[in-house]
Amino acid sequence: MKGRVTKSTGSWYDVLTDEGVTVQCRLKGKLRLENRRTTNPVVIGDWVMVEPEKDNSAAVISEVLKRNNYIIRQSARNRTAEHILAANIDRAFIIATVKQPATTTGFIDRFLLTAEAYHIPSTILLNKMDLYNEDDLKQVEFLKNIYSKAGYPVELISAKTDEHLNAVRAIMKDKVNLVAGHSGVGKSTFINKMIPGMELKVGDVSDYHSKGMHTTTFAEMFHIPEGGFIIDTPGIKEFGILDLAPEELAHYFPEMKNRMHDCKFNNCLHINEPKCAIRDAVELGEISKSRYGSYLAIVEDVRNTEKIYDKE
Ligand SMILES: Nc1nc2c(ncn2[C@@H]2O[C@H](COP(=O)(O)OP(=O)(O)OP(=O)(O)O)[C@@H](O)[C@H]2O)c(=O)[nH]1
Ligand SMILES: [Mg+2]
Ligand SMILES: [Zn+2]
Repeated sequence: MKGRVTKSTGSWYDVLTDEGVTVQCRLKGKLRLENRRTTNPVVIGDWVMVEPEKDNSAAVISEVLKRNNYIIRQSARNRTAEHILAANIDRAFIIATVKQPATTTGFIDRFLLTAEAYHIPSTILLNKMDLYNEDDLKQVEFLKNIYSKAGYPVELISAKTDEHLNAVRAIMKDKVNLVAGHSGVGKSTFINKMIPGMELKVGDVSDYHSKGMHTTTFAEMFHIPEGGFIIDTPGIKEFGILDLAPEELAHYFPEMKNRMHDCKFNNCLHINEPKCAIRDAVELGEISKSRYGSYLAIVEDVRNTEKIYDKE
């Protein structure tokens, strides 16, 4: 039987079969050993084959079908381990907030780069619009400009007051949508609004300050009644970049990718090389300083990670 993994607790998996039934499965022993580098061999969104165990006591996942794509991040604790957030995603939504908690451009840019590297289109949702004062709204405008200019759709929403949620509903229809972001930005609140009757646990306002409380602890995929799926994920603190070479990075900044063929040197890293089309575009304001700054920081990060691997 073929099905899609909708929930994983680490030892049990919910699989939604082609017949529309959810089956609780364990993992066949050999699958656990196959890919030791990732912390999780089977992930939300995986298409899998399910078979009954020999003694019929339970169902097991016997095979993971080839992934279309997946989104991966470095484990925060162990920099050489990787954690796959989910697989077979049509669109990633990064929820960002200006305060309670604040999301940095560095975090957004790392997320976007990872999604680009795995060919997953992204949308940025700036949430908690109901909360913002004049200064905060300036920051919202600042972010909206940066990311629109870079070529990303940006929606200003409030999961609390429903502001602009219909527009997002239309984008999500019939697709597999991943929702990610820091703890406390409102991922679960947002999904509760997108899917009628959904009652995901959300963080308590009273004892919740600027840092999230990590209310959601497992990723889970939910069916949208009008068609499609939404994947709720636990809050992410930082987003490490994995397995990318410095020369590759500019390919995953759409606004750089479009211009880099105009650099004088075809191995230009856009740092201090002469006649660099990227640096020219930054000077002219065509590429935002913020995005370029993230690019430089990520190049530096990737070089440092390479050094860690070299030492092993
Ligand atoms: N004012 C306001 N509060 C919001 C909005 N969206 C979410 N919140 C509040 O923000 C807090 C955190 O919301 P959650 O939905 O639990 O956030 P989360 O992103 O799922 O957090 P984790 O599960 O910890 O990753 C809750 O107290 C929500 O009520 C919004 O649009 N406006
Ligand atoms: Mg949550
Ligand atoms: Zn260049």
